[in-house]
Amino acid sequence: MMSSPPRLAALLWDVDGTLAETERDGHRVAFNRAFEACGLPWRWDDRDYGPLLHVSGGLERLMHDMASRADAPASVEERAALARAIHARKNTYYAELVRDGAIPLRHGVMALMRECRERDLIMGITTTTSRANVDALLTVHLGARWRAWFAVVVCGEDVQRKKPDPEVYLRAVAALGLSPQQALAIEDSPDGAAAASAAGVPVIVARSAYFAGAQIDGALAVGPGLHERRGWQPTLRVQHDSPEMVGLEDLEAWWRLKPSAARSRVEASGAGKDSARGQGD
Ligand code: XBP
Ligand code: MG
Repeated sequence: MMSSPPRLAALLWDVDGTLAETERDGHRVAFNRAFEACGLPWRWDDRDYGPLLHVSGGLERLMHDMASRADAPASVEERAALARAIHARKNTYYAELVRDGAIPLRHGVMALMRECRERDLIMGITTTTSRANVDALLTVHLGARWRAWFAVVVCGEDVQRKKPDPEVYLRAVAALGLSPQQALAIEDSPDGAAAASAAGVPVIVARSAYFAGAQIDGALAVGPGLHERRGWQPTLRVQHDSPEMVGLEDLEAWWRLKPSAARSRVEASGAGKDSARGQGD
């Protein structure tokens, strides 16, 4: 008797940059409001913020940036206390921005989530940001019962080490009782892809604004977004004039390419190699 091929068992969603352009339109803007509210002249414009994203975690990013500012407190303790105060304010402003409708979901995200629910595919959240920030974003977009959409939600406060460390992914698959290979992650950044890969979770990357040209290693597929079939590597069938989105069938097809065969396909096809100029590099 022939055994049926293994099926994808769970889709794990990154949050910042993947569900929405939260970094560009949310965290960065909210940090700037917090700097201002704290009477500080510091501002992060688009050009400054992209490179800072190589530091995972808003608080850690701020501490990193303060270390090179002449007008930041000299002692590490004072810097840490100021960073915590700014970061807390940032999160308040972030939640306000979300509630004011300033941060829409990226195109194609809702359609794919709905498809997963229709097809009973388990979904999870695997993010560096806090549960409060996830709650703010998903309450606005999925409603107060958003938690029921996901079988597991692993956030920044649930891990010892943030991405690119694999911990968030290892915790998610363990909580689901799956092996890493049974799941598929959707990420937007090199560090996110690295975290999933290091956990053994196959990953696709829908590049976000700051990583449009970044080198991405170890992904099964890399493309411009879930709304757009053009521009993905490996390529997707595109019908002329058709605005089709990336769907679950596409994800399953990529997932079946796992693990190393797919990686070499992406690398051989040049995806992610086209530019090493990524702002997050
Ligand atoms: C990306 C991050 C986060 C956000 C800010 O997370 O690095 O730190 O920049 O959130 P993701 P906090 O894994 O979802 O891409 O200020 O809460 O850290
Ligand atoms: Mg991300």
